[in-house]
Amino acid sequence: MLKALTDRNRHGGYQPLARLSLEESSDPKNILYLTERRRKEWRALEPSEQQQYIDGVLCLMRKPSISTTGSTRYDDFASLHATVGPMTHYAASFLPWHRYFTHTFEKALAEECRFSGTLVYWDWTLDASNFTASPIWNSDTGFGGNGDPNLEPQMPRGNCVVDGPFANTTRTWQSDSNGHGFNLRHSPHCLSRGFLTGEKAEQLQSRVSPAALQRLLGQSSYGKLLDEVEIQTHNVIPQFVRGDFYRMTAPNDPVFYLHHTQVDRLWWLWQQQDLEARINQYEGPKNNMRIFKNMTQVEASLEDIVEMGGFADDILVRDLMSTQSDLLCYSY
Ligand SMILES: [Cu+2]
Repeated sequence: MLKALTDRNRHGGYQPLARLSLEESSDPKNILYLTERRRKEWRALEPSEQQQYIDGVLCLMRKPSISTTGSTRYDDFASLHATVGPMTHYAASFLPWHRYFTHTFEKALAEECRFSGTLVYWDWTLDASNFTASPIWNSDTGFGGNGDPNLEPQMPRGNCVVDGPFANTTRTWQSDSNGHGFNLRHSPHCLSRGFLTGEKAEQLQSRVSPAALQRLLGQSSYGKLLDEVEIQTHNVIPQFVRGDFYRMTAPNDPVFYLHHTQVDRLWWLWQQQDLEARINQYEGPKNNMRIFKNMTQVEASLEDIVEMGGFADDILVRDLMSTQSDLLCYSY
């Protein structure tokens, strides 16, 4: 615990909290920030930690939305991703925006559901030989598996998930877009997946092989990394899982958060290789190149504002470059 406090101070963070001893602080929120926050791979968690994480997510699914009556707090994140998120895909802000988005989700878990752990990642490179066999889909120790093809689909290329902790849970929002435009519909439906199989699935798997990841981490600039991360690597998972995941309402699928924590980790790993230079390296198009394809591209800047649609304060890209800041304070 003392070590964690020292680390926080070195990062310049949490001065008011750092002065509190654990005895003085009865607020569990404060204790959270005083403990070491290292994000782990799903398989590295103890079964009890996995359960706590799942319980936290289920808790948000039971809480009412803070924006739309009749939907849940969990749903808020899918609508946020489909309304504000499209600006940040196929753009430089893809990485910092999702870093802040997942952080906002983690904060909701902690503050609204008393979750005391951290976000967790799914290192899909461990499953590059067979995505379908990943323990992430386990019905007892994971997030449930593929949709049931015998049921009437409630969305294209997706069937209701009928096993695991999120079986037959309802999602309020559905988007027809997968990053090339804005679209959001009120359309209550079951959590849906439709795993891709055959040769196409094998092609996707080859894009997250250890060799592919080596190439990704070997990129020499943020701009090149961005293309590798978002298009070559990140897109693999929605294209494989399909259903809810393959839409701008992808946070409907709880595995979205483990996927994006892994994407964030890849950026972090890339930064760690030359931290001094890369902690402020940021470049690329400011706006979504596929939505605004006829517009002259504006170059992104560290001073660009990162918006969270009122669910969290607007901040600057600059504030999201390091994970070891007052705001974020985590590592992998
Ligand atoms: Cu996204």
